Amino acid sequence: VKKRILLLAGGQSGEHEVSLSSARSVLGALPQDRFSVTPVVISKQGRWLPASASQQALESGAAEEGGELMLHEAARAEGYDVVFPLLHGPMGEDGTVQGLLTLAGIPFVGSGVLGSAVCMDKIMAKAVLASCGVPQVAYQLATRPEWREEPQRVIERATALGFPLFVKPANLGSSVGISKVRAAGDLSSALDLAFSLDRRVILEAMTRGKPRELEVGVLGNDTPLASPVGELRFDAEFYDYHTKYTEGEASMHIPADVPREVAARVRELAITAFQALDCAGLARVDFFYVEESGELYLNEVNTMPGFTTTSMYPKLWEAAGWSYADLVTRLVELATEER
Ligand code: ADP
Ligand code: MG
Ligand code: MG
Ligand code: K
Repeated sequence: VKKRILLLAGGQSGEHEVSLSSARSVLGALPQDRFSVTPVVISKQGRWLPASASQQALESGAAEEGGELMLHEAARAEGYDVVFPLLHGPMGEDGTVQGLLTLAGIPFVGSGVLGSAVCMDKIMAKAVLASCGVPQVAYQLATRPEWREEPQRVIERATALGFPLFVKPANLGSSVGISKVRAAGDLSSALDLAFSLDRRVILEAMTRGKPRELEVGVLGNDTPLASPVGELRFDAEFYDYHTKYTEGEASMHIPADVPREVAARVRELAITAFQALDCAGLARVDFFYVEESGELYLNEVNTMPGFTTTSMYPKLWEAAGWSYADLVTRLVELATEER
């Protein structure tokens, strides 16, 4: 019998369109003799669209509005064997949808509530990883009430990290709201921007010099595997939104041209992080590598990485011999595996 899969895509975050192109890739790749896939698109306003409107949104590439708070027939264990929440960012990758599916009793692809929520919050994730000795850049937390009431304290804490430093909303992705701050005079506007997007903001020391950016895929549940290591190269000062989503601005190199010990350490740290953060199914773990000094830092764990046929995560597994269809099939299996 065919496995019935509900593919959730779109969503409220800045990565709505990216999610829809990932969904188109999954729909195109899943073997039709083994799976019947129903796409449900979540609009930018967070409403679930019925079948025809979902199909339309997949074709047009975005859904601004329409739909219902949630489609009851979609979130019912009787209707589907597995849900694939192919959603990025807040209200999708952060444990909210995972909580709904857990309540509904439907197995789903990827991390559960805890892993999703902790990986979405850069400060929580750093705290957990620090407790198991994973190397990371120096960082500080600042909250919106603190920025309102005692801005000077926030400025002092940031300044102590040295310049340049990074200011980031704690719970976003795609580099949205992130600033590289070169001097004290630019700090205030960077903090205003980050706090306009999140109550929690992370202040991060920059690596010494522009780092090389290495990424590795993790696949599995309790005994996960690590993929070969990939590298992203680009000319921009950092991997900002424009560089991420403009064709030709960045290139992928798999395997990364790094010493064998570095690649081994990246893969080992990725598995450590995946387990410490209670991830499941899949994650893409991103690192900074400073070649001159040999420093290696874990940057972040993404529990629902970009998933088009040309995205880093599927490409990393392709280098390990997994076709895109094999990979999706494996993820669906992992969703129903007992843990
Ligand atoms: P997102 O979740 O939005 O991808 P990241 O934390 O990965 O946010 O930051 C986006 C990019 O900003 C990174 O890929 C890197 O290019 C740059 N960056 C972020 N933090 C640092 C840092 N501490 N040192 C150097 N570069 C950084
Ligand atoms: Mg991220
Ligand atoms: Mg990132
Ligand atoms: K993340």
